[in-house]
Amino acid sequence: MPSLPTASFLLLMSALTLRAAPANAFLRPGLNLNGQWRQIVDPYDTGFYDYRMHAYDEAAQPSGGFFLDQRPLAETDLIEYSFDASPTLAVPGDWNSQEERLFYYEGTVWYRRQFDYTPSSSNSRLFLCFGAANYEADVYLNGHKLGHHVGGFTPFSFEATAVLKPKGNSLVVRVNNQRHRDGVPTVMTDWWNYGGLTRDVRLVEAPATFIADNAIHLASGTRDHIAIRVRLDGARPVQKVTVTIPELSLTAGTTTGPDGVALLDLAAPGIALWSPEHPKLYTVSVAAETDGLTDDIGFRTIEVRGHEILLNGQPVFLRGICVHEENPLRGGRAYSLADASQLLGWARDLNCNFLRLAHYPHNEHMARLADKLGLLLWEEIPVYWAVAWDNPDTLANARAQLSELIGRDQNRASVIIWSVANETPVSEARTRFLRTLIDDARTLDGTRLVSAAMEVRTDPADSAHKIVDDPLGEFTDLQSFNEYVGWYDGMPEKINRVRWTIARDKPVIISEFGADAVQGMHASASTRFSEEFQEEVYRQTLPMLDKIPQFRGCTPWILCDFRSPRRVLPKIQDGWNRKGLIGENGLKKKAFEVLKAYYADHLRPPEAAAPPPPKQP
Ligand code: GCB
Repeated sequence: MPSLPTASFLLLMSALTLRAAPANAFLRPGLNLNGQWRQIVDPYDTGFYDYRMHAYDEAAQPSGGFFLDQRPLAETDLIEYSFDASPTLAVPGDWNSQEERLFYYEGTVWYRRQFDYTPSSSNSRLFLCFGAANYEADVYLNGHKLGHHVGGFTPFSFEATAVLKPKGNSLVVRVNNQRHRDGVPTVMTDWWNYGGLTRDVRLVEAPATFIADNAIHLASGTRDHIAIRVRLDGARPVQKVTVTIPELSLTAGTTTGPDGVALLDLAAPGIALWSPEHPKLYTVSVAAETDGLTDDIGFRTIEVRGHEILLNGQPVFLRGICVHEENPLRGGRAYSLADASQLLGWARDLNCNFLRLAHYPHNEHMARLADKLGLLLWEEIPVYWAVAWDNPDTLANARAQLSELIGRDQNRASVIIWSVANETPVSEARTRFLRTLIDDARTLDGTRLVSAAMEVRTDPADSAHKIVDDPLGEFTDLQSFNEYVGWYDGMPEKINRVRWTIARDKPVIISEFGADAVQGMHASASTRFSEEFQEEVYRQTLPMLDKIPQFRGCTPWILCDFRSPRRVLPKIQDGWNRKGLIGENGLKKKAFEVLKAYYADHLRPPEAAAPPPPKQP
């Protein structure tokens, strides 16, 4: 029975995972720590470094540092900060959109939250779990450092069992959103660098030995067998594990090995497959002797054969749209279920069955809601433009972000594609870097497609001849590329002259095209930034793409206008990238209707005959 990879998976996980954390952290019992947190804006990092630039938290006996909050003080001590007297910021939430003085701020903000918590059992293990903190976070509880995390868009947890008290805990987090040349992303992006504790924070209570990982999907090559991998963390790695799907009256059991790992195969005849038309989720329970998890999970297959993308064995056309994790009406990071409902609702209104969550992992609500609504997702890590390809730390950082994303969303049926990069310049070092990420994605999760948004080359002899031959395309499942003919590359009249040479015979997904338009600005179709110009680009581009024989979908750029410091044109951009089909006021532009009508014509799968189902093992 083909199943989930084990040896290579475990080897990679031990190389990538720095610490144990309970799976499904945000569904577990504990204490919600969202709310108003005290904040100190610290542009010189005075609370972190002394005047010789030595980090206080690296000293054997730290003498300063804001994390020492609540230490006993002598009357004569000189203390030059006070959380108690400081203002507050809402968590979750970026700081930029909460206070005008922080709009452009890139640096350190200290957060503090006090809480009481009595665990339900003296054996429990306690974890502080963060949905995300952009970009770096140092976490301290009661003056003890719990850990450091890099990467602004993925979840992380630190164990707090040894330092948590029933009363009067002081949780201090230093969040720093400075950009770094060697970071992921690097210093140059086209989105706002929102800083802060941008997602939920929770104290999680887990048993002494808990489920640290559970992967549940159809076994590869089948549509009626479920493969399950469970990994326990703690002093009792060997336990009986039972998996049940009550609605199907299915139960299977096994025992974990000394490494805490168990693999199960569950025959599931008659299981209804998940699809956009029928987003069926089953309640699945995984019970070990000391821990148990219940989740709603959909089962589907996704694969590529020739020019086709096959969902449950049937050709699918991806009617997509790109989206940033931003609520345009509020002008800040999206983080809540309500934000996710708004963005996914707009996408459904556009007749989409697919979204590209650009250019970094979005919050978990997006994938969970997409599961319920029947929307397919492309998820991505922020390896964007020109990161430091030769720096091993940059690669390690990107690999960690990818594994944290896959660990979080591996059971979401909606997610069909892991994307490892966007518009990266071709070089050997680049391709080596991205191949490592592609290999990781396949090892961590062999059940999804892997891609990257690549670039197009122009034939020096003919500017309308576009060539897609990035060597990376050999290693991805799709040929996905961004193209801007009619906006960065000529005027809209050029679009219908374009001809394509696409080197590889794989399904083509156009991961971006588009044009800027100010909502409500009306002029001729040749006036840049008018709604009519953008509409014309869409009108011309869609039939042009239809002529590409292996064209199997697109995600135009982008659902909503979004903030970008690169967009400085007064009265037109004012700090916003205007390529949205919806303006910052929530109103639709004319091009929205063009794409919506095009997708209405593509509601049925392509005419191509469905290939025979894969051989049963
Ligand atoms: C791109 C990038 C995207 C930008 C967009 C633009 O190619 O992938 O992040 O925002 O173009 O508007 O220029």
